[in-house]
Amino acid sequence: KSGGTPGVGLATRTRPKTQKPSLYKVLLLNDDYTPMEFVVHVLKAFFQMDTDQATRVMLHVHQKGVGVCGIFTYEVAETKVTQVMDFAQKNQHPLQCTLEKD
Ligand code: TYC
Repeated sequence: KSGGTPGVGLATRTRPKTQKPSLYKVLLLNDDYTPMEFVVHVLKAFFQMDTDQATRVMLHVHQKGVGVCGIFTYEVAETKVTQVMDFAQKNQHPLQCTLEKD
C-alpha cells in the first residue's frame, strides 16, 4: 500500500502563472499660481515624502512643467489623484494632478 493523505507531504510541481498588476505614474503639473509651500505640503501629506524629497519634486515640476509623485497600482493611483485634486480645490489652488500608465 502506498500514498498517504492526499495533498500532504508532496510539494506541488505546478506553478500557475500570476499576473503582475499594471502600474500607473501619478503626475503633478506646474501652474503659475499654486504656492510652492502648498505643493510641498501635498507631497508630504499624500505621498509620504520628507521635506527634502518634497522640495526636490516640487522644484522639478516648477522647472520642467511635470513630475512624478509616485508609481502605484490603478486603484491607489486614482485615489491619490482624487485626494490631491479635492485638497487643491478646497484650498482654491489650480494645482493639477493626473495619472499615466507606467
Ligand atoms: N509654479 C508655482 C509657483 O511659482 C509652484 C508650483 C510648483 C506649482 C509645482 C505647481 O505642481 C506645481 N508658485
